[in-house]
Amino acid sequence: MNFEKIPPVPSADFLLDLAFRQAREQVAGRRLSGDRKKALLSKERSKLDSIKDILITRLGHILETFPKEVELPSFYPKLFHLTLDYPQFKKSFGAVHWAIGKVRSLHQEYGKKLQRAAGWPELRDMSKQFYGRLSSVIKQISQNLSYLEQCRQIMRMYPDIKEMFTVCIYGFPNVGKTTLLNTLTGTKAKVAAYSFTTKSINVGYCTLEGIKIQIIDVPGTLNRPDKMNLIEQQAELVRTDLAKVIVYVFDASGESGYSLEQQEQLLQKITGPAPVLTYLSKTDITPRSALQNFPHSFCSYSHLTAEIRKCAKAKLSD
Ligand SMILES: Nc1nc2c(ncn2[C@@H]2O[C@H](COP(=O)(O)OP(=O)(O)O)[C@@H](O)[C@H]2O)c(=O)[nH]1
Ligand SMILES: [Mg+2]
Repeated sequence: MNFEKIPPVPSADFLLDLAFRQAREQVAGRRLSGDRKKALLSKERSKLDSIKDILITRLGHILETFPKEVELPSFYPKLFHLTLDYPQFKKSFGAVHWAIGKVRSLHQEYGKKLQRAAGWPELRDMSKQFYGRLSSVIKQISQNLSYLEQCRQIMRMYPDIKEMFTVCIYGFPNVGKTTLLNTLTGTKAKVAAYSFTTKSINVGYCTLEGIKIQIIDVPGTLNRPDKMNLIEQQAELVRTDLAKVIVYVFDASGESGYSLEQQEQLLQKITGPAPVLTYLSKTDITPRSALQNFPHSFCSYSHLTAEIRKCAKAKLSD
């Protein structure tokens, strides 16, 4: 799902301006001929219809363009709960639905009233009443529209994740997670010599012996479960909800600024059903003597890819 494609949510003022302006423009050139009362009625009626159509189309468009939860991989609804004020989000959709219904019923009510109007002053007053009541309906959902726009801005930052065998690359900031993702997948996610380069979640794909694998590089995770920021919480969600294998990147050199003890502690904290593979990074700048102290289970690059392949094969034959 590509959340970047959700179009902006218009404000209440924008919607009203648009609807009134376009309706005015549509009847502007129309000449009144024949029975004057009938002609005036038809002109007002056309305005009423246009305004209703424009508002309903635009409001309906909002409902259609936000992704439907049921059609999304189960990871996303969880991400909604994590990153949005979920009750407010649902309430805002409800408000848009309500407004559509209200525009429809007002249009019906005033259509009849126009029909019954005795002459121009009454026709004009009825139209004015209709515009006033319509404006107040749309203004009532003003906050809901702006909240949906806020949600859209947040959703634009969501990673594009598919439902397939997924590997999560995990570890402290600066240990070499993005470098590993790039090596595995041939992508060019940003790597830098300072912490927290990964401000959002990087996703890449690779095929190991015919098995397509999704690899997710999550932002540097700090060892402080009670004080996680939003990005770190997303990282945790990827690890706990999506990952079929976790690759823990362990910086052998300590160049990242995290000691071997700290990295060991975080590794011990990873729990859950997904197997954990530990990849030893920065071995090229680590003295040979130091490398010998790491357990044999810690993987080199070729060992790592072989292990990922093994897990993917086992999972697919389940
Ligand atoms: N020498 C060496 N440097 C590495 C290695 N892996 C990553 N780096 C460097 O470590 C820094 C942080 O890497 P990055 O992949 O952005 O770490 P992340 O924050 O865990 O994603 C960058 O300057 C990388 O070039 C490695 O295996 N060897
Ligand atoms: Mg990174």
